[in-house]
Amino acid sequence: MSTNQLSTAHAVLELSPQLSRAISRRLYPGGSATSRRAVDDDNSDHLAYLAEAIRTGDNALFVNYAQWLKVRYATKPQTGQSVESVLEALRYAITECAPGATTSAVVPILDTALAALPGSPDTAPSYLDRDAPYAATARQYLDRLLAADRRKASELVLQSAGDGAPIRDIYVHVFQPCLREVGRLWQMNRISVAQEHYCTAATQLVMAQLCPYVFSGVTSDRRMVATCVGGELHELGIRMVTDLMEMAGWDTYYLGANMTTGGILAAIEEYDAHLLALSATMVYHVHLVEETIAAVRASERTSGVSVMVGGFPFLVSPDLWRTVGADGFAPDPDTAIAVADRLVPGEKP
Ligand code: B12
Repeated sequence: MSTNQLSTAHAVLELSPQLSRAISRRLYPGGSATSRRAVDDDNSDHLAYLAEAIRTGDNALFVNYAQWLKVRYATKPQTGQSVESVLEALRYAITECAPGATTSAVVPILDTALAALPGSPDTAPSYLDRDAPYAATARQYLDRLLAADRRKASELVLQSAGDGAPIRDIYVHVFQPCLREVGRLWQMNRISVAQEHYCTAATQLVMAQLCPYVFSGVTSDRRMVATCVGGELHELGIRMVTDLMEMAGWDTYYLGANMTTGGILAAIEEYDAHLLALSATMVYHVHLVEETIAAVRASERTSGVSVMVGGFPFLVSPDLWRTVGADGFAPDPDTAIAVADRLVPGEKP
C-alpha cells in the first residue's frame, strides 16, 4: 500500500461531506435540501467503499459494490436513480471538489466500475441450490423462518442433528446458504429489515441449541482468539468458523462482533493465544483489519501470534489478505482449519 494511495483515500474521506452534497446536487438539481440530505447517507457509503478500494489499490472492492448496488437499486424504487447516474455524479463531484492528483487517481476506478456495469445482472441468483447437500432441509429451514416460526425451524435442525447430520454440514449447507439467501432477499427488497433480523436472531438461537455437539470433543493446547473488528456487526461467519475449529480440537476464545483493537490485544495476551482469527464483512472495515494486525505486530506481548483473516471482502479479492498483512486467509471453515493447522502446527488431540 503506497503513501499516495493512503493520502488519496484520506482526501476522499476528508472531503466526504462536500463530495456527498455535490453528488446530491448533481442527482437532484431541483430537489430541496431535505430531499437531498436523505440520499447523503447513501453517498457516504459510496465514498467509504471507494476510499477502501483506493487505499488497498484493489479496484475489485469498488466494482463489486457497484454491481451490488445495481441489484439493490433495481428493486428499490424510492431511489429513482441508476447506479450509472450515481457513479457519473460521483465522478463529477470528485472533479469539482478534489485536487487534481486525487481526481486522476479516482476517475479510473469509477470508469472501471462503469465499464463493468452493462454486463452485470440487475438481479442476484439464489443461494439455495437444489442439487446441494441438505437442499431440502435448507429450503424448509428458510421457509419456516420467513413464516416467523422459529420453533419449527429449530425443531427441524435439532431433528437433523439428532439423526446424525454432522454440525459442520448443518452450518455449511443449511445456515450459511439460508443466511446468504436472507441477505439476497433483503437486497432485492423482497423481505424487510425486520425479517432479516428475525432470521439472523433465530439462527443464533438454533446455533446455541447445538452447543452440546460443539463442545463434546477433546481440546488441544492450541489456543485461538476469534473476533470481528470494531464496528463490524456480522458475527455469524466467524462464529461458525470458531465452533468448527473448536470441534476440530482448537481451544477457542470467541469475542463476537465489534471489538476494539485494545480489547483484542488484551484478549490475545490474557488467553496466551497462538492464533488470532479476524473477521470483517463490510468492505469499509478492511482498514480496521489492517490496523489491528499492525497493532498486534507492534506490541511485544502479541507479536508472536499468527493472524488468519476472512469475511466478505476477502472473498471478493483473494489477495487482499496479503495487503492487510495477515499470515493466512480462508474462505470457509474447512479451509480455515487447514490454514490454522499450517500456521500453528501442533499435536492433534
Ligand atoms: C445477518 C446479516 C446482518 C446482521 C448481522 C447480525 C449478526 N449478529 O451477525 C445485521 C442486521 C446486523 C446486518 C447489518 C448490516 N448489513 Co448485513 N447481512 C447479513 C447477512 C444476511 C448474513 C451474514 C451471514 O451471517 N452470512 C453467513 C456467513 C456464514 O457467511 P460469511 O459471513 O461470508 O462467513 C463465511 C466466510 O466468509 C468465512 N469467514 C467469515 N469470517 C471469517 C473470519 C476468518 C478468520 C475466516 C478464516 C473465515 C471467515 O467463513 C464463514 C463460513 O463459511 C448478509 C448476507 C450475506 N451474503 O452474507 C448481509 C450483508 C452482509 N449485509 C449487508 C449490508 C448492506 C448490511 C448493512 C450496511 C445494512 C443492513 N442490511 O442492515 C448493515 C451493516 C452493519 C455493520 N456495520 O456491520 C450486505 C453487504 C453488501 C455489500 N456489498 O457490502 C449483505 C451482503 C446483504 C446483501 N446481500 O445485500 N447484517
